[in-house]
Amino acid sequence: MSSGPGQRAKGDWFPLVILTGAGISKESGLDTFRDPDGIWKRHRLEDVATPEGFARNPGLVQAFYNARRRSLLDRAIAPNAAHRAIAELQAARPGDVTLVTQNVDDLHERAGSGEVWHMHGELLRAQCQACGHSWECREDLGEETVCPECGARGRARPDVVWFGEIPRMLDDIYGAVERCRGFAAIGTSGQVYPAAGLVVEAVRAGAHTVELNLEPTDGLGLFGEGIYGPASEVVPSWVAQFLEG
Ligand code: BJW
Repeated sequence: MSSGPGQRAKGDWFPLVILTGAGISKESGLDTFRDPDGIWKRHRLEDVATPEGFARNPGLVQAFYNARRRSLLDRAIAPNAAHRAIAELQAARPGDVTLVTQNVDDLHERAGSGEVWHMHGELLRAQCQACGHSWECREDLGEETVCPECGARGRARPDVVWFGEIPRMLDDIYGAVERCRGFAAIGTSGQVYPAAGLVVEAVRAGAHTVELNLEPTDGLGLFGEGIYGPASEVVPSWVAQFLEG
């Protein structure tokens, strides 16, 4: 289903900024946060996704992220057609498509996207609270984890952005949005700031904007256009218009 003023000539969308959220990875087998079967229905975000929650009960938070890291590394988890379509678009328009994701999974990279800006960090990285060093990590984190840089024991945390922490690459992201002519939000509920406010900046920059989601979000009115359905279906057909001819 599509709503809104219809499509502009395909060149008018570039440079394009694509912002993705948990919905793009749902059909790959990863849970979203706020859907009826979402992560926040089973865990209190105050307990597992804030620095205060980590300070209160690091074991609980490590167990939450260790389980999600193991799920992500499960052989059944793989990128879907939406991740692949975005990678194809990036390859077809080198330098013209900035991919910003709120997701901490690595499915965009596995689909072939060369450059992915992870504004909420990465599940497969750890960060040392003693020295700040960040490293690739596919193992469980806990009291025995040793920082490869400074040797501190039991000071590692998931290298993700919790509520109250500052998202990554914000200067680059705002710069790209200021320069863009097209902005697409894919599979995100638009509930979490500052990511949810990027569409406003894109509109201010004069960009054409579109929301691609399973269903209209509360932020629908901010977008020029809405395309609704499963990401694995609507994203490839939306991308196809730019690849044709
Ligand atoms: C499908 C589908 C299918 C399903 N196909 N679609 C105003 C301004 C600035 C900040 C704030 C503000 N008001 C409040 C704040 C603070 C706070 C915030 O936003 N709170 C809100 C709850 C109100 N924000 C912060 O604290 C942020 N930091 C910050 O603001 O720092 C201050 C600062 C900012 C700027 C400059 C200087 C200072 C940090 C936010 C960190 C968020 N962290 C998490 C956890 C990361 C680690 C982890 O994964 O565990 O990030 S929370 C969680 O939500 C995760 C996600 O990235 C994020 C967004 O969720 P997302 O991706 O939208 O998922 P869902 O589940 O909400 O939606 C999925 C959508 O997909 C749904 O619409 C479905 O319908 C759809 N869908 N199946 C297509 N098959």
